[in-house]
Amino acid sequence: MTDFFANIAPIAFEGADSTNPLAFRHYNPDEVVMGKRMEDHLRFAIAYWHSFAWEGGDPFGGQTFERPWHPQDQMATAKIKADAAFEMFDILGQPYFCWHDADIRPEGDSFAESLKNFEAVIDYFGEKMSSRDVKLLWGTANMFSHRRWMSGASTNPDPDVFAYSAATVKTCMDATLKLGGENYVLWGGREGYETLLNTDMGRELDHMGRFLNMVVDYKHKIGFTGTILVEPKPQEPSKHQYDYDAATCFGFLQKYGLENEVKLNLEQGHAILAGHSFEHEIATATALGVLGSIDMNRNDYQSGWDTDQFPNNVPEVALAYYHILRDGGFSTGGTNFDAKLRRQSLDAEDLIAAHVGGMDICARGLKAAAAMIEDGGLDAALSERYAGWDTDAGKAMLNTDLDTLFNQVHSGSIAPAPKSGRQEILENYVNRFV
Ligand code: XUL
Ligand code: CO
Repeated sequence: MTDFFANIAPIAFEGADSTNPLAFRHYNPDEVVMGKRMEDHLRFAIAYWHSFAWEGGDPFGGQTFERPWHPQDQMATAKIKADAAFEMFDILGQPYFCWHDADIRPEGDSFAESLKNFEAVIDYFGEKMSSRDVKLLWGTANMFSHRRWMSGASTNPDPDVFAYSAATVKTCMDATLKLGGENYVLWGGREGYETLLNTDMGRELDHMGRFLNMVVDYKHKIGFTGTILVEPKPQEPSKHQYDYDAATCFGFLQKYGLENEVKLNLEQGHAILAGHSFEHEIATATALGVLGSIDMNRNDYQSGWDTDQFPNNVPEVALAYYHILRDGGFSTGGTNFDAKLRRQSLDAEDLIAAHVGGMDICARGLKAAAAMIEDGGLDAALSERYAGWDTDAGKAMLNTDLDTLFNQVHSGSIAPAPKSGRQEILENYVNRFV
């Protein structure tokens, strides 16, 4: 037991009228939405890196947080950190958490020593998980912070770093399997370039494709039944990242024969950095059949960098869940709060309140999305807009050729009549629900 969260009781659902800052007003795990418990729809996870490993630094200043588990370079403090993390999970009652290897264990002097530390913490997690309901949504390897990864992991010009990456991912997949994790994530923060002057892009892409195939082969070899997920992001820390956005990732997966093996973990802030909306990324992934999981957060629209703030915009979140629900909802995926406090938010209470607010916003978004689906107004508008394609004449157009269509248009038997796209009417419709 730590006393980091002392005096903070488990968070209860008190309903929309509650003024208690540490109560859920909308997230009611047992409430049934579209035939399923809210908890089972949203599948919330807490990100170990932001909540426990990050120390409050930014590009202009260092640590602002002083936690009982600092400094984080010892096994003893790794255990205190784990104790505090599971105490927070008990307070929030979310069903999942996520980690990178480097978040949870101190780096050793060698690969073998780092692995020994990592395995000890994984066993410690296993003990804690055995007496609780909390599960692992996904594990991942941090292959971007240590200087060895500065020129990339699987895309590094040095083959020894490719090998080191393979060894690292193997250990993280083993640990994910051991803890019963439901997904394994690869986010390639340094899989990209700083300048094309020193980069052989074609070779690096081939190496990344080969690496991902090795990951999928290993998944099958060890009997991991979870989903392998790639997380798109256009840049930061690299000037350009190869996994730029959902569409780019799908093209990559297809080129390397992985489109039926790997799905995507989409993050709100990464969508914004790519010049998209979150629902654009989700709709792209659902259209291509590769939606896996989401990292929920928000970016500051003015700063232009990845601020990883907690979500607080119901209309945005509602449209995201609208596309997720229309795709049938999550299977192995979930809603991971890849979100961190502002560096001035020093207190344990800030960490709890941030997650309470994020969970409530998502619950509101989910309820609004479900109400729109149950009302059916957007689907009806879509059916009406595309109705021409359901007619025999419309269907025939996809099974003919340019000459035939030319003749029909030229003879005047086909003459398009423009119709309203009704955008404002649809926006007003959405506003009734959010
Ligand atoms: C970085 C980011 C990562 C991944 C996991 O922007 O989102 O935390 O989610 O490596
Ligand atoms: Co993320």
